[in-house]
Amino acid sequence: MLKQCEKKAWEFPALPYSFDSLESFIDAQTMEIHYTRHHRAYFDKFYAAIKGTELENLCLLHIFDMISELSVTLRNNAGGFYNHKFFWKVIGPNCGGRPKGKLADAIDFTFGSFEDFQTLFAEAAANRFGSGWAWLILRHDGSLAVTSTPNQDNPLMDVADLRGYPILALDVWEHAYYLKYQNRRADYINAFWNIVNWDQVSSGYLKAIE
Ligand code: MN3
Repeated sequence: MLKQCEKKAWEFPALPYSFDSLESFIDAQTMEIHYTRHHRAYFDKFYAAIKGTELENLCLLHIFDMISELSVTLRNNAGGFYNHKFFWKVIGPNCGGRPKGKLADAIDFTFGSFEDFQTLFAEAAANRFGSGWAWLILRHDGSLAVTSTPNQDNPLMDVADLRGYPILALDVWEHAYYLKYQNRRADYINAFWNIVNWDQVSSGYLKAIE
């Protein structure tokens, strides 16, 4: 695993659906600000920090692997760039439900049931103090785990408490939910299950375990 290094061509990724397509779970204004301002700013600052340096020729996985040796600016913005890019892919309109196939089996095996996994993931998201992310990851030994990271850190970084390859993520920064949910993070976390794109998450899992 972790063989696939995303090769350069540093580009700000397109959002694969419209701002209003997650309405009733995430409002259009939040999506627009989140994508066009927050995500965009992380990308622009990340690119400004690597442009013209040897880092420009590396892949993100390589950069995350040595993030402790790099600047805080780079750590925050490389993380913000990657984490949002990943997050947009694992959510979407007309989604929700539950995983199928190998991922469903692995979740049952690791956590007991899908519902037990949801509880653990929701706790990780709710208990992350301040800003950060909740994650389902594939660890290097092939097992699944739930974890959370502060700020824009992620489990690919050499500074992460629990390292592994991201399978599912939830942004729990206030900018991700405050307009609609204000301080009710738990309601946002509950709504999240309606927009998880399990087909995409499963295909990421299958690629990661190859
Ligand atoms: Mn965010």
